[in-house]
Amino acid sequence: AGRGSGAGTATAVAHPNIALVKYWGKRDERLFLPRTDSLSMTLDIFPTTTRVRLAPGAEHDTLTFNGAPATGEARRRIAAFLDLVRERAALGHRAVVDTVNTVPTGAGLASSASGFAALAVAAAAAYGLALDATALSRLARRGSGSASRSLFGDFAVWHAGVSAGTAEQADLSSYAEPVHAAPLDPALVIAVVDAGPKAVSSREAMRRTVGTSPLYEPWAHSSGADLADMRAALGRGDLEAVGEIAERNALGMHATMLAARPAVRYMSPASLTVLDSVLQLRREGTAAYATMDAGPNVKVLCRRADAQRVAAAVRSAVPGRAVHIAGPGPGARLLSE
Ligand code: 2P0
Repeated sequence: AGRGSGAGTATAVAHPNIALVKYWGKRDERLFLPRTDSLSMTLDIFPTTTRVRLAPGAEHDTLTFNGAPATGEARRRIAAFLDLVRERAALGHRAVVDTVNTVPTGAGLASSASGFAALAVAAAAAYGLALDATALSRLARRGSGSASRSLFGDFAVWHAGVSAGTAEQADLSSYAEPVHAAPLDPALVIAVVDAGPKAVSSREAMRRTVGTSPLYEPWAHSSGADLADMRAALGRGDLEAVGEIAERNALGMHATMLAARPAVRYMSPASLTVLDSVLQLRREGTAAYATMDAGPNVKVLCRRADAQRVAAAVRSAVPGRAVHIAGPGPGARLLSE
């Protein structure tokens, strides 16, 4: 099936992204509209490949994940996303969706960004929707907010969109697009400190933080300044500044959660040990900066030339944990059948 041909089968691949200015908090849960703009780097490791095949006459969607039937919340979210695509395409056929995710099982790394980016691209093509990159980013957003950014390679900014006006105007204005960066040669060293499932989902943690944390509004406000500073730092290829802004934005986000009632704490003792090793690397003159998401894993931004050394320092700080090195990766794309 070709792009938008409506021939009924399409396969797409997408990579995860790590936010350097975080998305934390929704203003509309149904439409996945965020409170703030965010900015991320798409990775070149751990792709998700998703094949969507229309099944005319079938009564249900058939969904598999790494060869096993999708169940529970994952199943519900994928089926709801397909309903959205069916509504847009005015085509009610159920689908067979096969997803292969290369994130090592139990790595504790989120896969909803690559998963819904790949699903948006494949489903749009299979259902015959001819959507441009902006429209695909908006569509992916409805599966998972961070998926809007995985449509694009390298660095992407996701606009929160307009708050005044109708829901439709808000929906139309909230999408991601590429961000220009001067040559930076960055790497992200990913320390998998704890492979267990997360204690609190990001959806619930965001809701609780926005609803109860006295630190949320100050962080959301300062995050706007972080975004402007981040764009400028990327524009001049200043890796130290990019890292400093990313680290302060992420630690601030975790502070908002610690002040929520009840508190949401994703950092574990091993996370703090890695954060200490990052400080030690900086004391020794290596540009290394930490960021963390809705879990205990720590991602360390550094120069590509320093990545092996940074990875070694992290490994010796938390022996026995998996450590991965990622560079900037490609945007989501359709594979030819
Ligand atoms: C981010 N995170 O910007 C932030 C930082 C985690 C911490 O996006 O509810 O799976 O599906 O929109 O995108 C993880 O949350 O949440 C996330 P939903 P999502 O990457």
